[in-house]
Amino acid sequence: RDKGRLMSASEIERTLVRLAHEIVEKNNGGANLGLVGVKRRGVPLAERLAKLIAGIEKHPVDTGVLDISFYRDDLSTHDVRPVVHKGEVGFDVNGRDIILVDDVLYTGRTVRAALDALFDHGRPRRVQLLVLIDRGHRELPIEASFVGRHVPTSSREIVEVKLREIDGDEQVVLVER
Ligand code: 3GP
Ligand code: 5GP
Ligand code: MG
Repeated sequence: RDKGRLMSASEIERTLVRLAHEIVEKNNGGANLGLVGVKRRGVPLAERLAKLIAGIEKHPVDTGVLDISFYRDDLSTHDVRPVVHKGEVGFDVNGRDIILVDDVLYTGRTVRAALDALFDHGRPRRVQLLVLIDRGHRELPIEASFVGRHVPTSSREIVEVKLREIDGDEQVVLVER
């Protein structure tokens, strides 16, 4: 059941522009940055942010991918199991300032798995976390360094993030399952 729109396409765009500026501000211009998107919807977000930062700072920004599916049979909170799929990030993470990018932060279990996977690929100098939406309900001591929007939710609600690269549509909607 649709409970209303949280962000329009232009609000998503403006939020990403703000986040790109925050990243640059907190990372000395961002010359050592690498943005790593968590599949699926973290990936286009990381690519868009890298383009925005490159436009602001006039240097290219590396992007990579981590493939972690969050395995829940029924999307309930018990028996959650993030599964890391093998594969390369796409660039050498050693010594880099990495920003993990995901669409929604919920329990924090996916991020925990992402950190494990990242350190299997090397030893970054620093890792920060960026999410478009923080919907609360953490089950681990994990917080995002950069947040598009905080959205208090109930556990029965789902934040639908639609991105044009994946969904052919662009908006964030709150739905009740
Ligand atoms: P994503 O791969 O783009 O991140 O977690 C797998 C997919 O299921 C996610 O897509 C996400 O969009 C979608 N999803 C929607 N609601 C939920 C939820 O409450 N929990 C999880 N784990 N995924 C959800
Ligand atoms: P966590 O591991 O923090 O519980 O969940 C994070 C991952 O699950 C993210 O990759 C995110 O895609 C997905 N997720 C959890 N809750 C939601 C939600 O309400 N909406 C969407 N779109 N994804 C969610
Ligand atoms: Mg995600």
